[in-house]
Amino acid sequence: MGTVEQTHDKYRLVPSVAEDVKKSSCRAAAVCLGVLCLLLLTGLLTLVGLFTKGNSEWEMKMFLLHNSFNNLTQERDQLQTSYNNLTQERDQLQTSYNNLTQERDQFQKRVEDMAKERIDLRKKLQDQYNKRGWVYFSGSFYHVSSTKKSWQGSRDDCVQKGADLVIINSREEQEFMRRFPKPLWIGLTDGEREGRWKWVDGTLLTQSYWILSEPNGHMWRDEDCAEISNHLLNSWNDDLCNSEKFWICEMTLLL
Ligand SMILES: [Ca+2]
Ligand SMILES: [Ca+2]
Ligand SMILES: [Ca+2]
Repeated sequence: MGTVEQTHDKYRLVPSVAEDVKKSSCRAAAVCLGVLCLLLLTGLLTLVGLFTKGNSEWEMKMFLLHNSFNNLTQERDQLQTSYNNLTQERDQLQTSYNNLTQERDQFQKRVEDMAKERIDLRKKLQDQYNKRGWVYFSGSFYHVSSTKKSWQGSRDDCVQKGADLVIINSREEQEFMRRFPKPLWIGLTDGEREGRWKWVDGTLLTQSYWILSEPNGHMWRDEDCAEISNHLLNSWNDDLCNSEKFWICEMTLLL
């Protein structure tokens, strides 16, 4: 009996070890499987992480590129607007320039026409004054009297004609006086103050053409009025203002 039991136990013992072995194997396999799953999960998470990280960088790059594109588009539109405005301003300036050029040409033509009209008018005036005994020289008309008067009477006659006794402003004008062969009162006097010679327009004498030793009115006679007494360059003499002489009027015209 005991053997049988032992046998039974033995038999019972054999399945028990096998079961233990089987259980151990299953446990080991489970552990291995668990570890494997854990490794797979870790790998998967790592891959997901890498993918997510790469995706974020790509999205960031795309965002920056998109922004740059938008900025460039905006700048291009602004430049296009500026270009259009500048083109418009250039066209307006060109139009203004063309108008000004046209006005300048018209103005220039008008100036030329006026210059011709001025020459014609001067010729007509010269003809008219020549008929009345006036002579034209360098912007002025001159008239020599045919009668004699005192210096003041002579001046009054000139003023009545719209002129005055001649004022000699230049050497050329003095040279011009030499063509008149007789003594003539001119518009020069020191009646206000002895020795302070003034022209009839109030200007002081600067350039003079006195005869040598003239003026001598301060010596023994009160000679306060000037005449051209000969045809030489230095031809001036002072004389008594009441002396009656021929005279020469000058009328300055802006021609
Ligand atoms: Ca003059
Ligand atoms: Ca004097
Ligand atoms: Ca004198």
